Amino acid sequence: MDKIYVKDLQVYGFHGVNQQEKDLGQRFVISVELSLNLKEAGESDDLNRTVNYAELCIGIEEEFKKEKYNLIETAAEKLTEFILLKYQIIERVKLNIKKPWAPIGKPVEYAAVEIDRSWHKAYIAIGSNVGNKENNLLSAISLINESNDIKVTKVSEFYVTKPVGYVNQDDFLNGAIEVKTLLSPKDLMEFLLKKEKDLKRERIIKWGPRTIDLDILLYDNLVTCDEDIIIPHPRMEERLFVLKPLADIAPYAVHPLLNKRIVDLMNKLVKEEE
Ligand code: PH2
Ligand code: MG
Ligand code: MG
Repeated sequence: MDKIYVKDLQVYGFHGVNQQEKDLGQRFVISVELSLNLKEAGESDDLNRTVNYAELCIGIEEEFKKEKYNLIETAAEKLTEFILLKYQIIERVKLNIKKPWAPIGKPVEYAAVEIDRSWHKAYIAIGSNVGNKENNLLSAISLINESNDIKVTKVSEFYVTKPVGYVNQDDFLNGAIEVKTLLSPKDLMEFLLKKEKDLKRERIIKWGPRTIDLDILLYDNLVTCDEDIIIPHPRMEERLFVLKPLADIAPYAVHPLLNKRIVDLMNKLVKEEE
């Protein structure tokens, strides 16, 4: 991927654990490495198709001075988020904050943090079999889209499906969405759990099966070993109610463990079920 660099931008700021640092401030030194496609800008010679680094520096300085944080870690998180949200063309930001005048009481050149943040592409299964199912799916999608850190980029058709597993319940309405997100898999899962709760709270049916179910299917090409967040979703390849909507929006996406395309997994399953 192409890069834009800004190296050692000096910014006066007020971040630090010590009160004195918040009161008096000190000079910080910020470097960024932006990953983005520069070909269009290079071919058109058009500033609007790239990131104006002069404007970026002004934005970084403004954002950096807005608040007083204890940690340069926090200042770094806020800055990478600011940059990725402001410039949609940027896919990834590596950002380094040095504190050459940190009150350490020892002769060091500087203390610094460096973080690396980027947009990720994830696919999420959505399902409902209680209440107004279509409304539930649509509400979930708009709730998800309200957050800055996650944008819904594709929505599948919705399909009426027979319950799999516990068959003694109402038919489901199932779909799938593609999102672009800054959240880690764990944060994305927690975010989705919270949205499930928000939706259930509005339509309380104590004994009801599920107003809304939101499951992460794929996250980039990631394969996790973590038992709390299993990605790709286990058994997704056995479920037509997952593969059919997913094939609407990502037919050629590759399941990173099975090394097969979604459309091929779906066709295989359809044949087996015939
Ligand atoms: N979800 C389940 C169990 N069974 N069956 C259908 N048809 N659709 C679902 O979304 C579904 C299911 C557990 O999440
Ligand atoms: Mg589920
Ligand atoms: Mg679930």
